[in-house]
Amino acid sequence: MNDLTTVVDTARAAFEQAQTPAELENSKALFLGKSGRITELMKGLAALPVEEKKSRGAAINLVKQCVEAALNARRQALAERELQVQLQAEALDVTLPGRQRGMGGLHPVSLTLERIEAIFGSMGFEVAQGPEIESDWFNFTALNTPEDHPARSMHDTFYVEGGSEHAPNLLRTHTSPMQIRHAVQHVKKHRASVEGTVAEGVLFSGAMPEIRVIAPGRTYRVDSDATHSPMFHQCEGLWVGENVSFKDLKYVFTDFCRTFFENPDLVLRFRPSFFPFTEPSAEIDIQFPSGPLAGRWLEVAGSGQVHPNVIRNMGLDPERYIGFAFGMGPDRLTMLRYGVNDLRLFFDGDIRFLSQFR
Ligand code: 2NL
Repeated sequence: MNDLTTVVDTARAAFEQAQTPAELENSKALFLGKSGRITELMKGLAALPVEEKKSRGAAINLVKQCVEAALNARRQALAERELQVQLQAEALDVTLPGRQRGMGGLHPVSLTLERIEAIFGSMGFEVAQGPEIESDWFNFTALNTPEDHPARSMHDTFYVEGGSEHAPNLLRTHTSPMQIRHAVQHVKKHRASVEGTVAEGVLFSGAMPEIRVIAPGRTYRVDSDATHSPMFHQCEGLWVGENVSFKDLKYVFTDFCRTFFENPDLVLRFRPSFFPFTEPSAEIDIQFPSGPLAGRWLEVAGSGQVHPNVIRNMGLDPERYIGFAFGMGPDRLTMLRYGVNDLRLFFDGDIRFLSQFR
């Protein structure tokens, strides 16, 4: 009997050894196969006397059952393990966020332009947009800029092929030309409605609705470092009427800055300056009463009373019409509002930087 118990133990040990179903089937053959241990034991029965045959036969059968039970147990264990391995390999973390289409968002400078448009819009200003390739007339001459002004040099302005007095030949250096275009159209449209035909070369001195417009957009200058980009944004503003004064400029621009920076205690300073297109002219500085920039005067815009020559180039009589204009840099306003210290970050297109402003 001893040899029979050993068979069961040996079989159990062999099955435990098997690490895969294939190995297990090989081990099975050693015990239950055609020339396996148990088959050999069965064959041995033939040589025994009848009485012994019976009891030994029953014992061998019991051994066979034990071995088969051990085999099935191991089969199940291995199958279970295989399933676990497979489940783990195909593991799915249902708590992960789903894959979504990116929402996208506006560029920080576009956010600033939208703010500027909304604030001036609430004060009755229209928004004028137009060509980035301009003529020398609209960009310089109409704005009272003398022929020998340094801004007109190849050194400061990008010129393109061709060009005549009224043909496009340069990348605009400010958006003021768009304001001239807008003003000329405004005057023409009004004159056509009241005069029928518009007399060429005669300045308009009748009554007319006011011109109130801002011109946001891209502008270009030959300049490139940490605070200057060859392409930069500008937003100009223009208010022309019969009674528009410097006081109105101060009120409008102060209101704009306080709304834009969400700070009703912001202080403004109008510092005398010079521009060919305005007289008198002023540089506008702002000062934050608190925060990281507190106490420093920060230049945010140029401004002034529109020069009579520029009023004339709009088709208006400067004896009747007067107004103010200003020009500011939305890139710089964006830097001040968000505390960004390098202008180039806005134009590098790095999504890690840009996505912070959505
Ligand atoms: C600056 C200077 C300024 C203007 C822009 C302007 C436009 C018209 C007529 C007269 Cl149509 N003036 N624009 C006036 C004064 C200053 O900008 O430093 N900008 C960043």
